[in-house]
Amino acid sequence: MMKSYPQFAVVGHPNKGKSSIVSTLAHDETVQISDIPGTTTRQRSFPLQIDGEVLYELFDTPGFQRARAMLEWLEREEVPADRKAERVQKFMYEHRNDLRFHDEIELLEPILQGAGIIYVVDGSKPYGPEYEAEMEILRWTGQPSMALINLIDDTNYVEEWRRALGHYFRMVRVFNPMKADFSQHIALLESMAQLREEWTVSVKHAIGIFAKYRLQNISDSAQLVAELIADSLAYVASMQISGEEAKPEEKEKILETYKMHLRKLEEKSQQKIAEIWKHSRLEKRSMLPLFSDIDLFSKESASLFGLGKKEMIVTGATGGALAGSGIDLMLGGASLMMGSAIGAVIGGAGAVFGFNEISDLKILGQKLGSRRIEAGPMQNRNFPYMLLRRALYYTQEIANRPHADRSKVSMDGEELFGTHWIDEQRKKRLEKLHQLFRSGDAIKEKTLKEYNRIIESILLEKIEH
Ligand SMILES: Nc1nc2c(ncn2[C@@H]2O[C@H](COP(=O)(O)OP(=O)(O)OP(=O)(O)O)[C@@H](O)[C@H]2O)c(=O)[nH]1
Ligand SMILES: [Mg+2]
Repeated sequence: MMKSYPQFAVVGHPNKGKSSIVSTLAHDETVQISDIPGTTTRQRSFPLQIDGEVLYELFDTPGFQRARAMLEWLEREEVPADRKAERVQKFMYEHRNDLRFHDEIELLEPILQGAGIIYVVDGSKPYGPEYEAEMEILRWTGQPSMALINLIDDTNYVEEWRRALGHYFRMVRVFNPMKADFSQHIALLESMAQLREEWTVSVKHAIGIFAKYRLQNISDSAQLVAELIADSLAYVASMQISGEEAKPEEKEKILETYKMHLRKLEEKSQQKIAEIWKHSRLEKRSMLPLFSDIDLFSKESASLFGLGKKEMIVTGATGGALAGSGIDLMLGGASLMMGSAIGAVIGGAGAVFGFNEISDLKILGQKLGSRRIEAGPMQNRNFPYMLLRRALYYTQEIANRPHADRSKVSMDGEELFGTHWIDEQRKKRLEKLHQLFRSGDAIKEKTLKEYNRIIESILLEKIEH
């Protein structure tokens, strides 16, 4: 029975990337993919659903196993073209309990029920006549079809594949499910729309919905990023202390609490962003920790800061500048980054990067003797930019990642994000808002919204839509 939305069965030889293509086109990270041939053993439907509406449906299928034997059976009788599909039906009926043809029956079923055919080959392996029986069988079904050349490895036999496939398919496209970006996805959908006349309208509709959905995702991600920055800047850790002064272990402990919380905020934000883009099962991210005992004089630490020399906000703030009321001590020491050391890395003579103002420890006295110690809000002026750049980079990586790509998100490419990721004008606006976030006052909805808008405008430049 024909559904109101288009259906496509992705078929081919075992281990050619069929499931990968289904995963990427259906935006579904649950599709089973592996390098063991024969991973997919049953046909399974993966509808692409957005806001409750099915836009199209893909069928993942097992690969052909005994195409030649099946074709031999089909050809045993003279059949006119208009009866060929019927003959395929008959084969399936007669072999429904024959395990030798289990995979052929599984993969042909959705096709005989009206799904268009997407035949997948690996263009990094040479063409061979063993594929001809498969393509011949597909022709027997009489269903509209196209071929996709997937390049699994670096070798390239695309031209010979094109020549061969051209005999069997009207449309032949190259598509890499591990690398496909948004526009390649859309281009493929446009080809798929041509398979059947009545699908043109629904696939065009799907493309429209898709574009809107992407904008919505960008906007939702921007909001999460804005909240992350605001919450991180405003955070204050607080702890009761036993005596008049904070003991070294108490200082150590509150700093640990403080750092841990900021790390958690970033991690949660990344998880939520992954969920927005339907990538929630991705392996734990291999991120650079924000606060750790890194070697300040290594190249990595410079990229950790994520700021070019010119972009760094150089503050001259030293202990004196902050020795105001309530501030009992400045932070420093081995676990944090010392201003002078950073200055040395950056090479600006006398420039104090300001990591010694990473957070102030305040001792709050109370009349009845119980005293508290507080760390935060974050005073370091470069910190929010570092955090922001990482969050933007992460969002861009997730948004552009095809669902067949299950590898870890690595922050290693972060430096590729460039040093010019933010212009002066935006930076000025952000700077004002950062000041408000760290002021200790409750964060106002309006402030957050303004921040959100700036983030969204940056993401719209970074993410194809
Ligand atoms: N590098 C790279 N690897 C790919 C690509 N497409 C598929 N692979 C890999 O090839 C292997 C097979 O991919 P699947 O999508 O499981 O292939 P399949 O055709 O569904 O395999 P069966 O279900 O066993 O028939 C997996 O290890 C994939 O990660 C690609 O475009 N590039
Ligand atoms: Mg598979």
